Amino acid sequence: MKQMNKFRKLSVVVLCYKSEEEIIPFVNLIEKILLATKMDYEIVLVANYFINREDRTPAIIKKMAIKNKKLKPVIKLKKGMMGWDAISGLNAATGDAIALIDGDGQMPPEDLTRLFNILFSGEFDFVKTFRIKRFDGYQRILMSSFFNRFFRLLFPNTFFRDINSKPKLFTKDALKKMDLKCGGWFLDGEIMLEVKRLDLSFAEIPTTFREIEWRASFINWKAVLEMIYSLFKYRFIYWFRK
Ligand SMILES: Nc1nc2c(ncn2[C@@H]2O[C@H](COP(=O)(O)OP(=O)(O)OP(=O)(O)O)[C@@H](O)[C@H]2O)c(=O)[nH]1
Ligand SMILES: [Mg+2]
Repeated sequence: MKQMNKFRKLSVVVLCYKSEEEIIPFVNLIEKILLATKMDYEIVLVANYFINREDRTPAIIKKMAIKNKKLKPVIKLKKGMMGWDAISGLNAATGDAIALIDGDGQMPPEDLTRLFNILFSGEFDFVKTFRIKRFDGYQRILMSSFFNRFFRLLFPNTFFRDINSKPKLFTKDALKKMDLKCGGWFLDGEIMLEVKRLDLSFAEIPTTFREIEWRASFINWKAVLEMIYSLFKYRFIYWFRK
């Protein structure tokens, strides 16, 4: 059954940091998925950069965007990590439904179709995946399980399965209501806390998470410590955030 939905334009925000040439086939695949919806769309490519750090991504994205008007580049001097890039991309997105996905190829872009279909039902403000199979190693699985348990311990009335999984998909209105500020690695946590604070209706669908074959993992214990520190900080903040 073809449904009429209130969404006219779709945005996909891709975090391209350090993806370099790998980003080209990834973006092509996302565009194919968006074309199949027969709806208007844009792909926001976030290629923010640190000064003095070798990264061909901004130049590659610039070139891609000249050839294809559906691509919207966001290329700024970085003032933060993943969260900062994500917020800068989400702010640039103009769609009625806005998806956020990593550009390192770990997340199957096919999930976007499934997420869009659920959002189009009109029942939810926010939809995300949760990972039932992960191929990025036991260490990461362990860290992730630790983080999620800890999150639930500090925020016992949250029922999310897998905080950090993406793609995450928002309605424009839901995203507008959210007060996202985290420029670090806790942004996914902050998004989920906003879903709870604003009492948004949400759904989670299962997915698999791939191993990165073309580069070593960026995540180290420093990032993990930052996330644990942020958990406590945000516990404190959310006692007062109304
Ligand atoms: N490491 C890192 N990633 C960033 C930064 N800004 C944006 N990103 C993007 O954030 C996304 C998630 O970061 P990842 O390092 O892949 O995090 P992860 O998938 O949990 O861990 P690994 O893939 O194992 O490194 C990637 O698509 C990056 O391109 C940044 O400053 N540092
Ligand atoms: Mg990754």
